[in-house]
Amino acid sequence: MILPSLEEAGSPHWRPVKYSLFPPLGLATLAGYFSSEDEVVLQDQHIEKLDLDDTPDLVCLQVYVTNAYRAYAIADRYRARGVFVLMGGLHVTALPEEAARHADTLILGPGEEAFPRFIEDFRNGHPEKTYIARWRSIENIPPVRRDLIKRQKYLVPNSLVVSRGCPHHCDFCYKDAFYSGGKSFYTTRVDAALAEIERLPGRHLYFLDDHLLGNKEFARALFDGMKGMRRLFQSAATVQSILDGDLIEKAAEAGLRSIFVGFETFSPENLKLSNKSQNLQRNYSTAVKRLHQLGIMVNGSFVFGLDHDDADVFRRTVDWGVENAITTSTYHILTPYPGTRLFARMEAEGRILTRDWSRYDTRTVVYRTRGLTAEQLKTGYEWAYQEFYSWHNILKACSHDTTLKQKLSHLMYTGGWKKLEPMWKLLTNAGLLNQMLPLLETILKNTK
Ligand code: B12
Ligand code: SF4
Repeated sequence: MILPSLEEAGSPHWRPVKYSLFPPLGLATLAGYFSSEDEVVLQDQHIEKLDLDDTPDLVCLQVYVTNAYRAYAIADRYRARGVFVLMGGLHVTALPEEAARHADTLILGPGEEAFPRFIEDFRNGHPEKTYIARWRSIENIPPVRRDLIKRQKYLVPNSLVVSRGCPHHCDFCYKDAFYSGGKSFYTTRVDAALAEIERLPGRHLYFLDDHLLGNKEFARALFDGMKGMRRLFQSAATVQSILDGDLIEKAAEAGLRSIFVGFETFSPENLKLSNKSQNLQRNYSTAVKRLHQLGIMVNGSFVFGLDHDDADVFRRTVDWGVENAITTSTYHILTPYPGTRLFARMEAEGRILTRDWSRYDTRTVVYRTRGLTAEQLKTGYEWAYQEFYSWHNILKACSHDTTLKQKLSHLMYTGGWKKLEPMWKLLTNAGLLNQMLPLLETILKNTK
């Protein structure tokens, strides 16, 4: 089972710490369906040099948009030697005809039902060309094969997902394309989620769910169950779910210390255009204040290049982040992933400039812009990163935190993430990234 790297190793954009954060959870999940007699090897190109000279019975490749060409090249190499190649993942689901040229079998959509069906057919010698999930559920699935994960090489080996998808339908998101034709948001059982958490060593957890608070009832029971487990965790949720009710308090009591929030844009026109109505008329600053009061650090995600953006959007977004003591900001150039409604609209308008998927990395302008020129968008995006992560602005943002502990945690988290590249490089080269986890835990413990 192979996860080809999302970025070319050695490219100027290769950041050792970013690409060695999380193990390949999707593949480790599917590995649970092999039998105990099967010999399974999980290779992750982000943390190791791939061994492609073996001749296994089966190669399973996970394909995202930016690793598609690397995945295809690996597949071609194996198939030239007669090795059977199965492909799955988001990009395969979006563009099955393209992927089919490089694979013996494709699985479209989530793998939990289709993958075991394929395995059975494969064993019996008559695998089909394409499998599409007949039903979707992550209840009663086998445990993630964490024994296949090289924990020492990741900063955050304890990543987990207790749901799939999200209840919303933003036009630029991968979600509706991947889950088309069936339910697009579902969770595991609370007792199964708690059992998985129990199995994970140490204190730190990172929920990679798109929206951990998306099902209120589930989230409430999960957080109740986690109380007293002494966990420290990070996850993602929407502005709306942070402002509504008391779920976020429950999350904080259960150990939530840092959250990824898709603010995306301040413009109501842009939100409407993107079908992101759940962010409309929400006071972003109030949401951030609430999080800070609970000792939860904020990773704000913002998109540049929506049709109603103007040249001042970069300055406004950076200033807001600094004024509101946002811990880390993730900026993206709007990217119409194939399969999304955004891609379909842009294509109908003749605005798609390239189909070189390796450039769909959210830092390249791949479509004809409106409101801003492509040059303005690219330079504004780069400027925003440099400006937000300048020492001057990091210190200014920390100065807006309330307590000394918060200021220090903020400084260490942001500085550690963006200013210690040589140290991360040394640690990843030595395969010792996980040694820094206690420091991350210390920072997360001190956010109140
Ligand atoms: C963790 C993560 C990362 C990690 C690394 C990924 C890793 N080690 O797996 C890091 C931080 C490096 C990362 C970086 C980026 N990421 Co990212 N990331 C994620 C995230 C949050 C979780 C992935 C995950 O583990 N999911 C949980 C598992 C269980 O799901 P899964 O992997 O999809 O696997 C299931 C199915 O896909 C299927 N399946 C998967 N593989 C296979 C293989 C076979 C053979 C079969 C049969 C089935 C199958 O079955 C699995 C079980 O259901 C996703 C969001 C998401 N919800 O998936 C975004 C996501 C994958 N990232 C995305 C993007 C765009 C990026 C970046 C380009 C963005 C950026 N600006 O930083 C960069 C990459 C930079 C570059 N140059 O390319 C997009 C991908 C869009 C696309 N169409 O491919 C996503 C979907 C986010 C989004 N909402 O847009 N990312
Ligand atoms: S809220 Fe986030 S995960 Fe959900 S559809 Fe919108 S962008 Fe996708």
